[in-house]
Amino acid sequence: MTQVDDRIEHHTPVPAGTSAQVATTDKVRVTTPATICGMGHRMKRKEDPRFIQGKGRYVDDVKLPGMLYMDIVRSPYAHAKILKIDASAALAMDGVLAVITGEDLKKAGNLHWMPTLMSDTQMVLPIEKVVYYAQEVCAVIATERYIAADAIEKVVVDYDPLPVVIDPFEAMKDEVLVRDDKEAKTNHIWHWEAGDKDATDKVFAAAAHVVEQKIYLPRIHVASIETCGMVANYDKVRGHMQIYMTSQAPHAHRTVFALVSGLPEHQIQIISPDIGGGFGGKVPVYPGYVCCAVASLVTGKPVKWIEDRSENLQADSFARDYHIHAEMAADASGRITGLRVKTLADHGAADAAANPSKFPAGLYSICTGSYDLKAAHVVVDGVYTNKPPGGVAYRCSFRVTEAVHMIERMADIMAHEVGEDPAAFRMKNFIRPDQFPYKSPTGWEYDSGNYQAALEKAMNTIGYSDLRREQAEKRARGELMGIGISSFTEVVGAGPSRDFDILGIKMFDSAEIRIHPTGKAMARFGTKSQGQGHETTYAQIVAEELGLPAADIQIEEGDTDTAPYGLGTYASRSTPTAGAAAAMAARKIRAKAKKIAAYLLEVGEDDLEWNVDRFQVKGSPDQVKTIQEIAFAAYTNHPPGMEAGLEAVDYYDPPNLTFPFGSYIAVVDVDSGTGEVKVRRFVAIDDCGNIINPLVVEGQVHGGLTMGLAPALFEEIVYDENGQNLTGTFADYLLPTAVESPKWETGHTITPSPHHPIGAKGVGESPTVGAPPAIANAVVDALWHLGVRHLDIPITPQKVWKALRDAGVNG
Ligand code: MCN
Ligand code: CUM
Repeated sequence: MTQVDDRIEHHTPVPAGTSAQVATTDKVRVTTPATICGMGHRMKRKEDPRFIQGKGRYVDDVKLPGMLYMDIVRSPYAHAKILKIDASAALAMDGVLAVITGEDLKKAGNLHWMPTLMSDTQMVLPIEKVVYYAQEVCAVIATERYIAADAIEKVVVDYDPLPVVIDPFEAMKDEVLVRDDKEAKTNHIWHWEAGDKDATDKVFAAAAHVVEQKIYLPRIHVASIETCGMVANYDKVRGHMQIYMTSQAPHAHRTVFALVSGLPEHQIQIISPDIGGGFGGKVPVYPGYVCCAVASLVTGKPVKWIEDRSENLQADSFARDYHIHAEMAADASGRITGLRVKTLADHGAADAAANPSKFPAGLYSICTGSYDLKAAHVVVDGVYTNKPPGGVAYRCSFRVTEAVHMIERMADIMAHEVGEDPAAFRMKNFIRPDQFPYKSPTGWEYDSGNYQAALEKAMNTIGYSDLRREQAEKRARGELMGIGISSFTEVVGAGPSRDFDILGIKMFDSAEIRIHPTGKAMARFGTKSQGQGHETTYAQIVAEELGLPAADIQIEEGDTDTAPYGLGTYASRSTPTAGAAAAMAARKIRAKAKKIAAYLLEVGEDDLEWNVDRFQVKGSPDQVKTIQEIAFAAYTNHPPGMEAGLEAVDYYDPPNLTFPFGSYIAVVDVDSGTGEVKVRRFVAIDDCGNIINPLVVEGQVHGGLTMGLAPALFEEIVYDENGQNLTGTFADYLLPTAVESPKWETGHTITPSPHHPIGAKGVGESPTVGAPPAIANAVVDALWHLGVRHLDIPITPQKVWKALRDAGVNG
């Protein structure tokens, strides 16, 4: 079904990187007319008419004949032995069909344990003990959702509470063992290092300035509109399992299900319909999914499971929880020379982090950021505690958020320490444009960048020097105003597959394009949009390459029976991988189209040139064949000996990651009476290389900035000493609303990726990565003259008020 033109080198990025190509500009490149709507057009999203009319189709919209419902009994203890589970009262209820326990799963083929994304193991349902609060204990299956919900109240579980360890530093003492199922009787999961210790020690020994700071990035949790859910539909006669699931990675999940359950992979179909936000929370496999699938296997009926809000907030996909100790060295001229970082990573009761196997701490080792340092050394230790599995995701790229927060806070502390303006300090320390591709001290090769241009644009946009003047005047009057910068480097687009995998499956991604006789097209992808607008932007990439109007190209994702194998959407990888595959598949089609055009026009291929949507004879521009004419000919009048049809598939394994970046500037006013922080202005200049759709990118940045504001000022998952989640509802877990959000002022620079076929980098997570340190830096900037060096996020009024009181300002 694939037609590979052997003159196209399969994975050679086209065009190859040249110095001209990586020049930075402000101007979005547009080469097609609005009727075609290729790259650069502000095309309105094709998916929005159905979303804004309430016509999206989500997992909970799926209703199958005879469908049963599942609900889950959860543990009220963070650590306790299970003495007995008595389900008799629940089973006696009308409409209750089954209660599934860990013992049942064990009998069904050891399904009571499952692998996590980091090749650790996690209980599906417990037999001996529970290890975190709200852990799944057993599942009730009933004919109606409300009966299932009532029945879980009737299940009586006898627990014998065990001592609880919540603090990761305490856990490292191994006095309370979280995972006694493990051979190694310790809570210490792994130790990981990157960089050069000796070189770093030398740099520190020679330093004129050293600053040191403890930084905690608390546990947070994505709060997408849609919680997790599944409809599992096992057909006993066909031996076929059909699954509707809120999955960011349907193919990977299918493979995991096949390996864990023993069902043949071709008999498992996973369909991810519309998804109401993923943000990383729909990458892992949760116990609820497994129970739901088993329930359908056992009953032979379709079973639906939809999590409620509290279950979602209490039991799945926690991010961050990094306890960082950082040191930065600089020479006498204020040039950063070295970075030394030690981190304790609290993973909760299982290492379920969404990290590639090779990097247990994800891409945390990108922590030298945008600066040209001599040496760096990073140490991370992973540890179990009695909390739900953590280390998963919150619009991050494998821990880059933690890295960026740390380096941007440290850069600001150093700037203040040496008495330099934080902007000037950054300008001086940035990797210079002529240093790209840049090899970082921890081993990454940055593809392209121009950090100076982005910061300069942000400063001009916000009026930086005027703001500094205003700040000085206000400070003289005793008012607290701060200006914070974050000049971050992101790292997205996993693969390359030599370094990146999920449970061993290599991280490439795919596109398949079919052009119908009338010139309309269908394109399918291994990724899965959860709101990012892929139906629009992938169509624009194909439109750019083939000249078919984007409106004529139907994009499909999420059905493993029809889409080519791919690793899914997270880590802002869709554009760098599947977006590249779209361009490469389109180019294969164009190569075949050229042969057909040459045949139709009775000329040699070398006599033809491509022009937006057609091949024309060089020097004779009225001798043309449009892509539509060629498509028709591919089915009606193609050259003898050529296969009919016009289609191609591409599995794209990128040669490197892409390194988007940006400079954000926040201006805050701090109320010295209440400690309240108000973000007065926020300018975000992002650089994600060539832009496919500026409107979509702006939308991504708006949403992402709000998701960056959230952990900076509001969101934190808190446990008490017994491991009870104190923030399990939206009354306590504070999401920012339009009231708290400032007017985001966005803009861009464009520094293309030299190795990506269309020069694009990912952007989906940049704003969430870049925003928190800009805000934190702004608040500390407002308080530095009072002796405040650092505040951990979320920077709540209480924390600020206490800092002010300690500084003798109030109280
Ligand atoms: N884009 C573009 N030009 C570029 C880069 C991207 O026009 N140079 C467009 C893309 O075509 C795509 C969107 O921007 O439509 C995001 O692309 P990309 O940066 O490649 O990221 P992904 O599509 O892989 O999306 C993942 C990313 C992640 S990891 C999280 S978390 C997140 C995010 O996207 N979750 C989201 N944005 C989200 N937005 C919504 N609405 N919902 C989520 O769950
Ligand atoms: Cu890390 S959140 Mo996104 O990768 O789905």
